Amino acid sequence: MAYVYDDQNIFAKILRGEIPNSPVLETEHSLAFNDINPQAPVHVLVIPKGPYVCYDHFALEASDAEIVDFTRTVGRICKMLGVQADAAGDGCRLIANAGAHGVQEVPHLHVHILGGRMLGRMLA
Ligand code: D5M
Repeated sequence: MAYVYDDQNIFAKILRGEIPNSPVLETEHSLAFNDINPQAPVHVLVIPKGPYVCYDHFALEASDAEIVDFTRTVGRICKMLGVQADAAGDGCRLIANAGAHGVQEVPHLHVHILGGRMLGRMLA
């Protein structure tokens, strides 16, 4: 069954400039902004500009250019904010909730970048 994108979701409104955000980085195909309800000292959301509901939708239907841009944007932000997992950073957690079982609140793909403190062990 095809994915159905609701263009009234809050991130679509952010992309259209209808509600404000706290931007971190914008590229041709992606936007990153601070989460309104941060769960860690670093809590950034990265979204593609295209109308993708969730990660699998994006991974299966986005263009290579969009996928490369989005993936690199996540990596660039990790480095920019010092939460990359190399010798100079302390690491972070990337989360992409999807659909009902994934308890996704906003139906526009977003990757959470969480870091800046030791996070709890969590898989489910
Ligand atoms: O997480 C959805 C996330 O989106 C949640 O952490 C709050 C965040 N959120 C909701 N509205 C806004 C605005 N307006 N700006 C920034 N962040 C926002 P999910 O993975 O869907 O459960």
